[in-house]
Amino acid sequence: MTWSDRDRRFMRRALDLAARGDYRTRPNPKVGAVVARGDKVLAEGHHAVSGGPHAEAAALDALPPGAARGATLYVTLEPCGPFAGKRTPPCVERVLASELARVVVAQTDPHPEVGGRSLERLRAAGLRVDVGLLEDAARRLNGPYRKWIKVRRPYVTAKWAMSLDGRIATAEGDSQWISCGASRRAVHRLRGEVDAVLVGVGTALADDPLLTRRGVEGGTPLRVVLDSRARLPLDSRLVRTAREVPLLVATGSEADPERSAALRVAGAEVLSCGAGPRPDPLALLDVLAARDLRHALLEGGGEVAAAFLEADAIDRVLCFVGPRLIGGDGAPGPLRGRGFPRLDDAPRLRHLEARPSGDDVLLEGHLHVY
Ligand code: AOF
Ligand code: ZN
Repeated sequence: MTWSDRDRRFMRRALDLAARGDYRTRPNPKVGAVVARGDKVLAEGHHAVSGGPHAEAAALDALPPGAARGATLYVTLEPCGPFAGKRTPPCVERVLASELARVVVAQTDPHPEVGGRSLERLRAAGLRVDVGLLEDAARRLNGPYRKWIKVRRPYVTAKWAMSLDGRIATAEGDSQWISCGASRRAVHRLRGEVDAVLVGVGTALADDPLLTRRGVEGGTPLRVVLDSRARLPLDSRLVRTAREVPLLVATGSEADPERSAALRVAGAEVLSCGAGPRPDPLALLDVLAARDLRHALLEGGGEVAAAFLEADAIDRVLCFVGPRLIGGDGAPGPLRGRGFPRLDDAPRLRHLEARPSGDDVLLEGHLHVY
């Protein structure tokens, strides 16, 4: 399939509309739609709230009856069909009733009850259907949705803030703040969109973080500390707030039972994850999956990030680069562990993108696209 510049432009626009979806779309996909005739946009829409109108419906709702006859619909996800448990009317019927002539779709819906069936139905009704325009970008936008359907494990975003020379703290341990206020607000928005926030006990000891979402709207993610030996102090802010905001301490097999018991009495949940002395990333992700948690945010430190990377359990990296030079052999980087001895084995990110974030630059790259 060769796409025209016009096709590309309208699908790019539909993707930008889809990206307007925020935490309220969870756990549904982010979807955008454009209705166009020739060069002219007739209507636009995106999915804003889970259980609310789908993108296609939002766009078509904006038009008077009959206005879309013979026009083209650009949509970032295959329109849905009827299936059990659906909360909104099937978009495929809506598309047919609108008498559109052509539908351009970025990606088929991996949902087992959709999976290409809507496209067949539209073709059978005589519409021209073209699939695959900007497909990779559309898939990347819905990593958590697609991974959940395909793998049944939470999607993992690893996030860190570092100086321009790749340090996440000074040699003395000073790290507040490397990224600017706008970037830190973006992290709170991200916390409001994910289902769990994960840190290592080293970070919990060094920063005494709360790991809650603050100052922006959103959900309340489960707070998880990877803590092999259950060392998290009872007077840490995490434990002191454990009765208000859920806290899971993921330990290894050799955690001191008395310390675990004390954490439980304080209101935390303590679980040994995997058979080894350290909590196993994949075992922990399975624990989260069993609770229907579909997107986990790794917030540091370097040991935890390295453990997840070595387990090939990081899907996406968000790296805030602050305009500072720290230096020093003792100043840590975002990844510790053993590292990869050979460059050929070191994971390569796909689709590395940079955009401004206040005074910082935000780098986003993908290790897996589902
Ligand atoms: C959305 N927004 O724009 C599109 C979706 O529970 P329902 O009725 O909202 O249906 C959710 C399913 O609809 C979802 O899993 C996906 O297969 C399909 N498409 N969903 O939330 C949209 N186009
Ligand atoms: Zn729909």
